[in-house]
Amino acid sequence: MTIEILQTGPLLASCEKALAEKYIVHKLHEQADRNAWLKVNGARIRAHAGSGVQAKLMNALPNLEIISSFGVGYDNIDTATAKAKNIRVTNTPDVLNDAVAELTVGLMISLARRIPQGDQFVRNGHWLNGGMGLFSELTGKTVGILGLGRIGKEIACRLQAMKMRVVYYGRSKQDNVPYTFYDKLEDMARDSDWLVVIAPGGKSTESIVSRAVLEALGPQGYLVNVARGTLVDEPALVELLTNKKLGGAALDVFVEEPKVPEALFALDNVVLSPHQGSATHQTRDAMGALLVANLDRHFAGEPLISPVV
Ligand code: NAP
Ligand code: 8YV
Repeated sequence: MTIEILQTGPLLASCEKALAEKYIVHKLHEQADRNAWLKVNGARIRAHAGSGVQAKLMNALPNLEIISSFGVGYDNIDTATAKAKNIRVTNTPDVLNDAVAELTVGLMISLARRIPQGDQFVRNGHWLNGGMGLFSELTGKTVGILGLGRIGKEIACRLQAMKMRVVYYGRSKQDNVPYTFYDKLEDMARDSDWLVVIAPGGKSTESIVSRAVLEALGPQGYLVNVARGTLVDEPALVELLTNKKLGGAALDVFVEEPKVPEALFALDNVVLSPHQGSATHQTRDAMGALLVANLDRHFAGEPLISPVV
């Protein structure tokens, strides 16, 4: 098959292998002069494999037909420009729901029971001098979920099974869910012990977890962000955590990944994770397979599996 496609960053090995078996794959990130390469070769590129495509790249690929991204979030793709240029965009939903939900629960238990600190406490020999102290449980507490979607629902059912009271906030109330709906995020934060953030990134959710929401969650409240860093007012988060006006935070995502505000490193009421939500062999293989399947569907003239544009 002589279809030429472009990567602009490395992908999972199994995904790259599958792509190379079917397509002529060019890796822009390995080119010394990327602009020069695009000028010479850009017109031959019909697809982009992977996330993070902005208008400038689309303009350099005049025959681009589809962007098959790796991940369910597509806030790092200029979908408006893609739509205007009739470029299809696909993502990788559902295959990662359980992995992200499991990490979320793990981060919550780690924060509530200070599991990372306990490990260091033992390793550093401090137990020889006495116990580590008492912390808190999830059972019986109220968790507010911002974004009761595919992943949010998997988080909700796990936390309900752990005897938490689940409530949620979104743009609209959902039928057939056994959880109380809040139409104001600040009210939900005020009534919750935990706030789990799992809504999409992008302009519509930028800093939706504002200073006011964080203050409503309060000094006994815990924030969990497994969505995108941009949903939270990060400077306010750091300040409130430092001043003990927010009880704690478990964070898998940050505004300027992989840079993380260093003030967080000194806080023992914070658990930090390097954007690991979908980072399991099983899930990442499934995401890669879905990326390839969407390309195959497109070039076979068949309906896409998971289109977003
Ligand atoms: P989804 O099924 O589309 O669910 C998104 C939820 O967010 C929906 O319930 C939606 O409810 C709500 N929502 C959307 N826009 C909103 C807004 N402006 N204000 C309030 N609520 C809003 O998406 P998903 O598959 O669960 O994935 C969610 C996000 O998780 C992804 O976009 C990605 O950013 C993130 N994620 C992170 C990781 C990680 O590694 N940490 C991995 C996978 C995904 P309404 O329509 O009722 O508002
Ligand atoms: C990333 C994610 O895609 O799916 C998403 O939206 O945030 C993650 O699964 C993954 O970290 C690959 O970079």
